Amino acid sequence: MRIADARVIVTSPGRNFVTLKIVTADGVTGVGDATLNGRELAVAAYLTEHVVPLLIGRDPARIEDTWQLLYKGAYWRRGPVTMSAIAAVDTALWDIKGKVAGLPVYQLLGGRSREAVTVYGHANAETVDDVLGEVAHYVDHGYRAVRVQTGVPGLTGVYGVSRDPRHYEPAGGAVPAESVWSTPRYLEHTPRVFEKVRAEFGPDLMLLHDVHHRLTPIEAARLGRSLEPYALTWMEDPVPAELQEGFRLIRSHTTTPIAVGEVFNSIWDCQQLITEQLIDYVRTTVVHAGGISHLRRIFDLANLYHVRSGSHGATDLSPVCLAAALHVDVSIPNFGLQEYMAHTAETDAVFPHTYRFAGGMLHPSEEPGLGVDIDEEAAARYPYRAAALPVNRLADGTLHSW
Ligand code: EZ4
Ligand code: CO
Repeated sequence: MRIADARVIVTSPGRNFVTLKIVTADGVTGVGDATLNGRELAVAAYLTEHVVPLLIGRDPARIEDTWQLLYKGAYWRRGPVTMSAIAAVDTALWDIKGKVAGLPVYQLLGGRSREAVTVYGHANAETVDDVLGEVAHYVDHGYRAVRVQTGVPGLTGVYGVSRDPRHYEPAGGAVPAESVWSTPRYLEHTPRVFEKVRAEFGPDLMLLHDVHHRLTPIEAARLGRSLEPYALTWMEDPVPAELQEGFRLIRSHTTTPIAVGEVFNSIWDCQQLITEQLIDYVRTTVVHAGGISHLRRIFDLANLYHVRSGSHGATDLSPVCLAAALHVDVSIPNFGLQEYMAHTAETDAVFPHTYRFAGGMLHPSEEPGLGVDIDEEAAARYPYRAAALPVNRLADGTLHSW
């Protein structure tokens, strides 16, 4: 069997998505997500100009060899653009392999290690009182784990708080929006939020919080300590993680578990964090970390060091990525949690799928392959619109991590 065609489809049903569709000579198709929020067209061009010409005529069964060709063969290694492009090819080839075998992809990965995939939802609101109502909404819908984000008094446009509470979308217009940040105000406010949430919902609900790369290690240590009474499941991205050894300092001060990795694109980005046991959950994803093949390598390494998976699953990861993530999540021994933010109805219509939510869990598709597709006619109705992620500044104008 040979690859006859590969198409890059850019569509914007409310937000931008880049999808690769590979077609074999006998008409089997496979899809892979290649969306990199705010930098979509860089990946689309990388695929169209540099990857698609290499795919035509290749044997789609050779997933590993194709991965190595695209990784080693580019000479230039790693990076979010390259690794998202490789991810899309890898994911589409697993989809094809599943369809050819007549099996859902999780069966090719060793079969089920659990019944379904426990997910966490995003409760967010400007005020603490309002966020209690949002947490209750998720609990009422069966969620066992909820991420909690609120506004911070005196700051506007704080990360994680949205106008439409059920569909958080940080990317805005073609030019980045700007928000103002204050670490002292955030550190003062956040423990008060979790004190109230824990008191209201009791000890069983798993609670999570995303710091979104805004602190230094010693500030993160203080936050982690101040949150210990409320027993969070994790604090996410407490500091920017280029300096992996910086996590030793956080670790030496607090028992609040740490989750990191949504912006990582290879095993090398988390090697030290994992092997020194500096984190508890690794948040790498199918789309940004080299596809199903590479993500499995990261999770296998993590398994040796008591680190569990906690994959990123915001709405910029398309239903194709989510479908693929569920096959990985349900099969690996060291699954932790899967982030889940339901896509809009428009997005779901462009990407028909057969995974489903029930009882706080996502159930992967039982169809051969990934169980997701792209409706190209529907996709064509939503042209690309430039949408940038925001930037963050301190009161004096200094650019801070967003
Ligand atoms: O800011 O996906 O945990 N989730 C997150 C997300 C990210 C966006 C960036 O594209 O941090 O909201
Ligand atoms: Co995050």
